[in-house]
Amino acid sequence: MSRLIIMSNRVSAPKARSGGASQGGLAVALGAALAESGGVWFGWSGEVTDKFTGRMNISREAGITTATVDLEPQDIDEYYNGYANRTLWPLFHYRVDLAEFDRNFGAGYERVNQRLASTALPLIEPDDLIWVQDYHLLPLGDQLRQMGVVNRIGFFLHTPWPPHRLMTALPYHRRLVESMLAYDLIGFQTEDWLESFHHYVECEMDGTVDADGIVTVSDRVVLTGAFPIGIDAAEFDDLITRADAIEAQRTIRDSANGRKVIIGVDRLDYTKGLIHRFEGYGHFLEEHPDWQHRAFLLQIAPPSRGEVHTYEMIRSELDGLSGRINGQFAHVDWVPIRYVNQSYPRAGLAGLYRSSDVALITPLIDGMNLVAKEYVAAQDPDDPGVLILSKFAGAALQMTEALLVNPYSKDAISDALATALAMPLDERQRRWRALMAGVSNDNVHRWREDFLAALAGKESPRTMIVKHPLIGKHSLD
Ligand code: GDG
Repeated sequence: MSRLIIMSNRVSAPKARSGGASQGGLAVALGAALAESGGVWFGWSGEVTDKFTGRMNISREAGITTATVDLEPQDIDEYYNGYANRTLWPLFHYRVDLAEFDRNFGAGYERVNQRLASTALPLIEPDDLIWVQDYHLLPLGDQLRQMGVVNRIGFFLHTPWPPHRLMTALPYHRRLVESMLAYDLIGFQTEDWLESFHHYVECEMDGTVDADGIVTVSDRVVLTGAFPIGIDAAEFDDLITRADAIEAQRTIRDSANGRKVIIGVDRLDYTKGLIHRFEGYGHFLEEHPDWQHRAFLLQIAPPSRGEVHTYEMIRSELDGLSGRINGQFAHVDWVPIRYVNQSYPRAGLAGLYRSSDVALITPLIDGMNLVAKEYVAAQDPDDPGVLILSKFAGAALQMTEALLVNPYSKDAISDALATALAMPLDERQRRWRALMAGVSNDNVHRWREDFLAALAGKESPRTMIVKHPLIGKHSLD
């Protein structure tokens, strides 16, 4: 078996004895792949240094080597807070209005990718498979090639890929995509993002795409495919039994006082549709006054990327909106929104999912969305809750038994909440069984096995055959 090297912006250090309880499913799955092959996880340490030295901090635990490097303040401003999170993140989520185009960001992004490549170079041995993760590191493979690396290198994009015309809003877009052709395999979350990439290559680069997803541009040939990421479904069987999970369930049960619980869990990010969600929920309370006092929305939204201005803006807008809705509807013994700006331990989160009757997951767009899958995995099979999911989440292509909604429509959110809260037990069970079968089957271990098998050249990528949610029979609008 070839050794695996994973390269990502941040490294999630393996925890030998935690059983994964405090790590996300992605870290668990990649950690398992690394442990099997005695592999290396490489990336930025998250630390700042005055002057970049390229000196690695190397440690070894549970059969996995982690190798990290510190970056300079200017690198972090231009590469991480700049090009990655103020240019590519909004653009890839169709928010060209929020994307900032600054030539210093672009230069910093290329410089850091080059620094990471030259730092990682001594780690690479001839038979290693290299797997680069996400939009921070699009040109890393090309940088490694320029330094003489001939290993098989794969890339996986966790976000959407934007429609071709939007992509052309990015200065030097062609140069960026050309650099991606240095990979042997490029993976996307869904067929939609894969098709957008193919369309770009055909329209902008005069490339061709064959039925197996092989992209050819002049002398470059790259395999592409859809590899929908999943969760470690079995992990939730364990998480749900932990003390933190039981405590969280007790807290919710005691404080809900018989009321129905509607849960949302999202990083505080403008892509997650929180403003539209709160407005849709406020509309529901107006349209269905009989539900006032009988339900509440528990929104967990840990802050993220606080250094980026647009994230400060969304935070203050949500503070104001939740205050207005609570001011309009609250009574001495009932508050309609419990809005929590803090992160919960993973087992506690599992307990919150389990004690909630409805999950309201309405991103405006999302590469996949793992929260929807985690909610399903945490349910009690005898009395499962109902998942309301945005039709613009990548997960909607697989999770067609959820109530799929247009997240921009407050009417659609209101109707879906009314349907979910009144749904009879047999329908909840039927939908949950179908959703759970998908979550168990298309899990995160299968995702990385499929990707690595395609990267190693053992089989062609598994491309999903799915019903499109826009014409799915469970769409509510
Ligand atoms: C990107 C793509 C794609 C959230 N709050 C807490 C907490 N979380 C965890 C959830 C979940 C993860 O964060 C969020 O994952 P998502 O998939 O929902 O969203 P992004 O962070 O935007 O992830 C996305 C994903 O990459 C994977 O490819 O699905 O489309 O945008 O695991 O549980 N975890 C803990 N406490 C919290 O309060 N412990």
